[in-house]
Amino acid sequence: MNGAQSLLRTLVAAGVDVCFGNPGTSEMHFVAALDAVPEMRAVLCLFEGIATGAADGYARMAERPAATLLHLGPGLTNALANVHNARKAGSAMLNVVGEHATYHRSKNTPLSSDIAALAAPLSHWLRCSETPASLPRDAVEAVAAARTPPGQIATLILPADVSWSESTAPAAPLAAPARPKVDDARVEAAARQLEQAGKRMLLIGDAALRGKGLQLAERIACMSDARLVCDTFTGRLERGAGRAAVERLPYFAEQAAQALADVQHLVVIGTRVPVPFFAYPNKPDELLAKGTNVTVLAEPGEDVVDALERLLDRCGAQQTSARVQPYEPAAPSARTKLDAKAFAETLAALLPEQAIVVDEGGTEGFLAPLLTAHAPPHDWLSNTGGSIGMALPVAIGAAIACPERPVLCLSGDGGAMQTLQALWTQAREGLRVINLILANRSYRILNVELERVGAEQAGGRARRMLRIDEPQLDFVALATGMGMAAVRVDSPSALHRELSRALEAQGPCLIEVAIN
Ligand SMILES: Cc1ncc(C[n+]2csc(CCOP(=O)(O)OP(=O)(O)O)c2C)c(N)n1
Repeated sequence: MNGAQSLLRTLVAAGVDVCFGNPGTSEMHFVAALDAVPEMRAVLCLFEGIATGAADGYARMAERPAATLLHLGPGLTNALANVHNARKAGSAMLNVVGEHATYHRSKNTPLSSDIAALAAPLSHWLRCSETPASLPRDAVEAVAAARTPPGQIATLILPADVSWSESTAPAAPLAAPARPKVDDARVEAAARQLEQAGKRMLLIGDAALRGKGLQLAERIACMSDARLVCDTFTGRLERGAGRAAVERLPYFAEQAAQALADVQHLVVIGTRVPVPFFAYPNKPDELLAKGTNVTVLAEPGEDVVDALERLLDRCGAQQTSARVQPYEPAAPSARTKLDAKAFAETLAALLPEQAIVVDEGGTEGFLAPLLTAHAPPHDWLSNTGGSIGMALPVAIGAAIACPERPVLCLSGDGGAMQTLQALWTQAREGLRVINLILANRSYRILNVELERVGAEQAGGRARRMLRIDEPQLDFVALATGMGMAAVRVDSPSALHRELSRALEAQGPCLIEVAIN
């Protein structure tokens, strides 16, 4: 068995059985080994940022890592923006980066680079496997590192000769590290905070956004009369009918500060103290009001559910049941203009149970979370790292992790163009993804930001950098050119009709939502 075969068998045994990649010469033995190890599902992506975005979406839904296969330094650097987003989401990911043979590395070839230096800033765990004998052990350590809660980025550099040489048997999986429990002092401090008079808020993230964690958080919020709030952008939030109502912090700093203005007691659970997304000239750079008392119950990656259980016990709230959102069917949009409101209303009317919504809808999608709060239960995956071009790739991974669930991928036209080749992989793999491209022909948010940063002198040359209307992007042609069924709609009724149709069909498709 060569190194590549042993690596693949080791990964499969450790529960990593999907690999998103874009290989090159140095990865040929890894590719060849796929036939010997059919348990590994290999998914070809036509740009490395799609591979890492897909691995992010997979991890968010499957709650275990996928592998990526990247071609030396350039493949890795192409991949990094979506590694950044995944890191901010707390997603597990194992990046296998091919490298020249050990004896060839020093030869300063066209493709040689310092891969470790390129990978280090975004990797929680990083190692070059130097011998075929060490490869299986390195691989299980990489998987365990990736599975460290809430999820980490592990990078395994794989020299070509380590891949092709005779190796040892696959290594047995290692247990993933457990979430550390928070100490009693933090539970006590949070309980005391919630006993104080004044406005209270629970700010939740990580495992408090789902399942038991969310129920516990809601019960504590209910019993202590606290608002239950999450960050603007979360990796995965369970929401809709039957789930707790969670307020979302607004994106713009002024609005977020306003939402937090009267909070006297803030308990932070599985996330961090909120800060503005950007700084602006002559504007405050804080979100919390001066007098807000803050207690951190659990950091991301700590045992959030256990901490919530203990807090609930300490508060004596065991009898309190969680309040959940009622199901409220939404009527089709009555608007004639296809704008952000009509889009959100249509989505709310049609969102099916168990849908996975990937949200990089930008300015035209901003009402969608608000208006779908009472839709059937669904999961919401946001862009956690602010690097656009995550939605179409993340949808690939989410659909592969949950093939029985429909994925609705909301993307601005600007964001979609960053990683558009993801459509090809969606089509090739026959994934159940509906891509809703919110085509406003503009980098609209940046027009807003241009005003907000106070760049008053901006003129036509500046505005031209924020328009994407000439030449007009034809998403129907672009999608069909990649083998995907596509249609353009320019009215709410047409959107309603085409989205209904798309939900009936099982295959992937694209709807260009021509915003007017
Ligand atoms: C990788 C990366 N490059 C550039 C940006 C800056 N940026 C933020 S939003 C945006 C445009 C988004 O346009 P679109 O997706 O069409 O949404 P809209 O603002 O029009 O609603 C850009 C270029 C970014 N966030 N990430």
